[in-house]
Amino acid sequence: MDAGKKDRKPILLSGIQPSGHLALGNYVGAMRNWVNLQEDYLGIFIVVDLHAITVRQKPADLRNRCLSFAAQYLAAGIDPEENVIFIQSHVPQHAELSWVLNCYTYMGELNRMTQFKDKSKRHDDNINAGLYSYPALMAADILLYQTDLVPVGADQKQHLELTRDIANRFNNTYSPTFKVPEPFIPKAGARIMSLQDADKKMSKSDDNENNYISLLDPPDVLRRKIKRAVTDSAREITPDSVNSSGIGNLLTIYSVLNDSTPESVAQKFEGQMYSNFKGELADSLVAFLEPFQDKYHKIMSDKTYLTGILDEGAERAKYMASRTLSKVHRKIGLVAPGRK
Ligand code: ATP
Ligand code: LTN
Repeated sequence: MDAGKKDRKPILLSGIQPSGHLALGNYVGAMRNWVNLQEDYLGIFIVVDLHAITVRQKPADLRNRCLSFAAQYLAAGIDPEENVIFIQSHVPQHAELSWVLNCYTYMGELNRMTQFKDKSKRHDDNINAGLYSYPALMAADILLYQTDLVPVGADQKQHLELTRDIANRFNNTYSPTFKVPEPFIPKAGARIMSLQDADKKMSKSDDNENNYISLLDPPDVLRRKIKRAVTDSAREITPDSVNSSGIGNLLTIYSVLNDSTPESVAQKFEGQMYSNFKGELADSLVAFLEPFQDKYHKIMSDKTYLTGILDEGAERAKYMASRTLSKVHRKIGLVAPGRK
């Protein structure tokens, strides 16, 4: 497809922080929908490394993870010929617009963000200004590209609403500048829960590896983690199991892997022991992740191919982003460089 035609598709944009290990929650809540929606949109998929440094990262790990996450985007089925994939820090316009948007974001709004409150608790020795103003950077990621749709998990709904408020505020203060984006939050799987604590969400940088399924876990680890996942004091699946946090979460995971709904999975396994269902779930997971992992290892063994895609993605993104950024600078009264 020629570049002109590609540019006419509506824009879909999303990003994941290169922290921890890409987890099943990230796949189900976000990446799966990137893959499913890519035909009808021009997809912009970002490895958001500037977001990841809001908590301390080991430099060598961060460096490796950026490439590894990009390879996992591709292994999940993102077509690099038809989409734009890049590392956030390669496109300086993100940091530039985020400064401007910080000046259009109120502290009262940032004070309400639950991710900030959660992460402040988890990293109470490093509650830095970046962690606090992070939603302005996320808004910049999205608004730079005149994005139509943002597929994310339920935990990002609040940041998306703030992005829309910032866009409207700017548009109303000056004149229409930013497209106001819509969220895409899936009906099932928008919040996959931790395997050991079904009251908290599965998080890829959880200190306890048993809380999450890494997309790169080998089969024996996958089986062990599912076997140990918490359920409840009952032993058999019933239609009501979908409402029980632990077993309900496992039913949701099974339903996503098998293109079904949690309700029909509960029906299919009605009367069966939890242990039997867990065995079937582990089989599904292994069958799903094996081809993903093969593809991932192939991509990682050809770094020239991978960095080529990321370089090309960054070039294309810079071009798109600079158009919005210069418009913003002009509207707020910054003098264009070189102007007499
Ligand atoms: P971390 O633990 O490193 O902060 P995270 O697992 O919360 O990370 P993010 O990088 O914050 O992951 O999120 C990437 C995408 O995955 C977002 O769209 C987010 O909504 C989605 N996501 C994260 N966790 C889950 C989950 N448990 N269920 C569904 N979607 C999720
Ligand atoms: N804030 C998100 C990650 C993120 C994002 C984005 C998601 C950064 N920029 C742009 C969608 C669109 C998170 O913590 N999960």
